[in-house]
This record gives sequence, structure tokens and C-alpha cells, in this order.
Amino acid sequence: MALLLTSVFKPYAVDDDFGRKENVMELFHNQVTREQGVFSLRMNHPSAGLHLIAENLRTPTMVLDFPSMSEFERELTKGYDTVGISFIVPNFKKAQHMARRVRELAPRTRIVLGGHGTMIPEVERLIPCDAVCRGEGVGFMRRLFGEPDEAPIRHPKVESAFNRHFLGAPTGGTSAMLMPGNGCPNGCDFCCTTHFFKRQYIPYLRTGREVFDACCGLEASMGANEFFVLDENFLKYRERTLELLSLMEQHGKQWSFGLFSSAESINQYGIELLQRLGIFFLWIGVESKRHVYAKNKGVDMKALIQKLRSHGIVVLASGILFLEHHTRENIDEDIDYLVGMEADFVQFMQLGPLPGTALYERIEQSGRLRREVPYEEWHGQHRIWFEHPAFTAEESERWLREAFERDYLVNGPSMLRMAETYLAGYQRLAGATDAYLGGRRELLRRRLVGHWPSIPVLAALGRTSRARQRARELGERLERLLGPMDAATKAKAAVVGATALKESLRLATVGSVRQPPTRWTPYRLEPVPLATQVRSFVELNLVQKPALYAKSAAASGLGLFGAMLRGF
Ligand code: B12
Ligand code: SF4
Repeated sequence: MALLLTSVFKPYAVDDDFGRKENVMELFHNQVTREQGVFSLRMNHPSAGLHLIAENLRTPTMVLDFPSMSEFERELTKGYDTVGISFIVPNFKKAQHMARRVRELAPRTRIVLGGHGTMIPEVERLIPCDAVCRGEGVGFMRRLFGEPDEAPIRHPKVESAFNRHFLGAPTGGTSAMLMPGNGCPNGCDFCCTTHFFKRQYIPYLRTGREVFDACCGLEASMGANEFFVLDENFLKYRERTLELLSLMEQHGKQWSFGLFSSAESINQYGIELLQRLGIFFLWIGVESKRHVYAKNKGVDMKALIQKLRSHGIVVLASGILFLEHHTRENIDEDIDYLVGMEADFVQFMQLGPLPGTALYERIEQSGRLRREVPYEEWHGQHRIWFEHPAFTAEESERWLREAFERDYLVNGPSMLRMAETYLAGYQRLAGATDAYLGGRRELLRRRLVGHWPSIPVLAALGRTSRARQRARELGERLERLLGPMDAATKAKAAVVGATALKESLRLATVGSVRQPPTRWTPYRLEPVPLATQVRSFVELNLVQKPALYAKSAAASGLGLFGAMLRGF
């Protein structure tokens, strides 16, 4: 008996029968640094939920991340008796196509659907399947396979990101995904995760000790000392956080964490505690100035964000456009509010009624849902799919793009802001009162050294004269603090300069499209033969990518010329 767990198939972010070019399979380039051109951060993230399920079953399981359709079909022929497909709403058609192919190619194979896409009304009528998991997947699959549901949760060993590039150059780093729990009890009306998990928090790691042990395991097995935490509101659980920190200090662990947390949760702690905990990246839902969600009541957002930044913590401020009260006159207030936060990163997301949320119910009941818009366009980075009192769908596209551009023009490339934040934290910790906090200063120094080669490139290629000037000043401050740039850093800066130019050329000719490589991860199964991986590499790089580049080059009016340049 064997299980195949799969993500939906590539190519992603192209206009075809199954998807749209705006639906990018990347966090930053999709919805954060999307208008920052060559300065956009590029990376992919594995399908964490599938690895969590696979790790916690006894059944032999293969996790397939980012397959092409032909790779998925070839995998099916290996004789799995169950296939689990994970999908979100905009990937509905991909999941439907995959399930139909399973019925054709392996009619006796059981199909299980999971992930947020399962909230689509009547999904079992629209997609061939035998079971649907709406909500938590580990318990669901254990029950489906007749395995003990109450067995302790084991944490999978998954890197948080791969295929990382900045300025056209690959970037390193070993960071792991940490999954302490799913869901959030706060119940914000637009939020998918709170509704999907029925306004409950489902902890996988209940105590600080369990989080600590999981991190030790990831450190030992993967060499990770940085963790990207997939938990909607990690800091909400104060006791767990404090126990984790106390264990880290006892054992001298200088780990770092990237987190999502709401302002009310962050405000439970003093800034020094957050520094000690090693938070290097914090995603905060600022949402809107006028429509203040309960989690943000009474919080001075700008003061909070500036305090975090001045202590070396990089902040992503997230906001929602096309809220129901937005008009042409007042939407700028929210855009300026978000831009004025001067965060390191800003995400603008269009208000999106997604099935299962209170927002969806309201919009649907008032007859304002635009049902004719196909699901692949329900993603929040192109056009709204409901009747807005003040904006048409076309206008929502333009306002969204302009909001991102405004942030970029006013605040400069996010990478520059990040380096400024690290520098501020490094300088502030000069007076660190104890060795543990002093260790945090050393980490910030290392981050700065890592960023240094890109600073001259920012100074040369920044879009505005102000951004270029800021980068020059930053370079000078770094020299004063860390001493002159050594030969190795200078050489790296030269290489990054060259890759940045090549990347700029690529963006101008074939666009920004990029595809993640396919990944097979066997759990209690034989390793995947090298030949399969080589074949996948060849197919992706010599067949699929050139075809995609040629298509986008043709679309951008430059024909094959651009596609050929890519080959160099
Ligand atoms: C990481 C992430 C991504 C990664 C995805 C990486 C990947 N390999 O797929 C990136 C950054 C690329 C991404 C992109 C987008 N994402 Co996203 N993403 C997330 C995020 C932050 C975490 C998901 C996660 O891993 N959680 C941790 C795991 C453990 O939980 P889980 O995935 O829910 O899995 C559990 C269950 O759902 C279930 N399960 C899941 N799959 C399966 C399959 C089977 C067979 C079974 C039985 C069970 C099961 O079991 C798991 C364990 O309990 C969520 C928000 C959130 N906090 O959940 C949004 C979220 C999933 N993304 C969302 C969206 C909309 C997008 C984008 C369209 C961008 C956008 N506008 O927000 C793009 C689409 C990209 C594309 N082309 O597909 C929405 C989905 C909305 C919906 N109702 O469909 C979410 C919920 C965020 C939101 N807006 O509220 N995303
Ligand atoms: S606080 Fe964040 S995660 Fe929780 S319900 Fe609100 S938006 Fe969702």
C-alpha cells in the first residue's frame, strides 16, 4: 500500500487553460516585491502541509512537489493505491485535471483532496474524488489509513525555501520550516485560515519544550539555525514563547525566526525579549487605517514597526485594498498609510471573498460575487472578483500596481531597507548587557556582511536617485563600522553586478517567469533513481523553460531574440 501526495502541476504563472500569469508560485515576487524589478526576491517554498502529513503516517508515501503533468502521470504508473492532491482555490482547474487523469490512467486509485481549495462549494461534484479533507490533514489521513490518530506529531525536515535568487545570482542559507500549529482563533472576516480551521488553533508543538526539541532536531539533521515559522499567529501563545526562549538561553542556542504575528500578540512582549528570541523577520497584518480589525485596536502601527526596525527586526506590513468602504477618494489614505509605515516590505492584497470565509458569505448573499470569473483568477493580485461599489475589476488592477510602485518609489528596494534595519539593530546592540544578546549582535553583523556585495549594485542600479544615494551612504557606514571591503567581498560585488545586468536583460526580454524544479521526497520508500531526476532537469531546462521563454518573449514583442539571450 503506498500513497502519493502531490502539489498541483507546473508551469505556474503563465496564461494557459489552467492558470494565469499573475498567479506566481513565489511569496515575495507574487505579492510583495513584485514591482521591484531586478531587486525582487526570488524563491520557492516546498508544500509544507504534504511533508507534515507524510512524516506522520506509517504508510509508505511519496511527496511530489511541483511536478510537470507528464511527471505526475509517470509517477502514477508506479502503482499508488491512493493519491492526495493539495490545492488552493486559484489552482482548482489544475487539481481537477489531475484528478481526471488519475481516473483515466489509474482507475482503481483512490483520490483524496485537501487544502484550502476544498472549500469550493460542491467540490466533490466538480472534481473526481473519493474523500475530501476540509481542515487538518494529519489526523484525517491517519484515520483514512486506519493508523493511530493520537500518536505524537513528528516534525518533518523540510527546508523553508529553495531556488533562491537575488539580483540574478543564487543565494545560499540553510533555513528550515517550522510548523508549530495551524489556524487562528481571531476570526477576521476575510481570513481563510481562521475559517478553514474553524476558528481554532490546532497545535502540533504545544509547549516551548516541544518547539525547542523540534528546532534541535532540525538543527541536528539539516544544520539549520534559522527557521521560517508557518503558524498564523505564533506569538499569540505567550507561555510557549517564553518557555522556548528560556530553553534557548539555557542551552546557548542563537537561533533566528521568521514569523507571522498580529500586533496584539507582538505587544505582549518587550522589544528586548523579541531581540533575544532572535526574530529576524516579522509579518504583521496592518490591513487598513480606517477599518481597524480587533487585533489592531489601540496599536500605533507606525511606532510599533519603527521600533522593531530600529532593533534589527525586519518587518513586512500587509494591507488590504478594495475593502468595502474604499472609494476613489479614500483608498489613497490606506495606500499612503501602508507606504508611510516605512516597513522593509509591504504587501498589498486585494480584498478577496474566498469560500468558507464570513466575507464570502456576505458578498455572496448580497449577490455581488462575480461567478463568471473563473477560479484561477481568484487570487488577489490581479483583479477583484466581486462587484465593488467604487471600483471596476480593471481599475482594481491598475490601483494595485500603482500601490506597489508607490511603495517602491518612496521607500526604495526592500533589500536596501532590510540592510538598513540590520545596521540599526547592530548599532543598537553595541551596548548589549549580556553575552546572549551580544550573540544576537554578531548574527546581525553576519547578515550585514552577507548583504554587503549587493550594496554597490543597489547604489548603481537603484531606480531613484534617492535610493542610489541611500545605498551609497549605507556602504560608507558599513565601511566605517566593519572596516574596508575585503577583496573577496569586492569580487562578489563584481559578480553580483554582472548577474544583475544579465537578470535585467532577462526581465526586459522574456519577463520574470521562472519555474521551480520538481522534487521527489520519499517517506518510507526507496530513493528516487538519479535517472528520473536527470530527466526532470533536462525536461525543465531544455524543453519547458525555452518554450515558456519563447512564448513570453514573443508576447513582449521581442521574439526569439530574448529567448536566445536567456541561453547565455
Ligand atoms: C506557504 C504559502 C504559500 C507558498 C506555497 C508554497 C507551495 N509549495 O505551495 C507560496 C508563497 C508560493 C504561496 C503562494 C500563493 N498563495 Co499561499 N499560502 C501559504 C501559507 C502562508 C502557508 C501554507 C502552509 O504551508 N501552511 C502550513 C501547512 C501545515 O498547512 P496547510 O497547507 O493548510 O496544510 C494542512 C491542511 O490544509 C491539510 N492539507 C493540505 N493539503 C492537503 C492535501 C491532502 C491530500 C490532505 C488530506 C490534506 C491537506 O493538511 C495540512 C496539515 O493539517 C498559507 C496561509 C496559511 N497560514 O496557511 C497561504 C495560502 C494557502 N495561500 C493562499 C493564496 C491565495 C496564495 C496565492 C494565490 C497568493 C495570494 N494571493 O495569497 C499564491 C498562489 C501560488 C500558486 N501559483 O499556486 C491562500 C489560499 C486561499 C484559498 N482559500 O485558496 C492562503 C490560505 C493565504 C490566504 N490568502 O489566506 N502560498
Ligand atoms: S489575526 Fe491574522 S491569522 Fe488571525 S484571523 Fe486575523 S488575519 Fe487571520
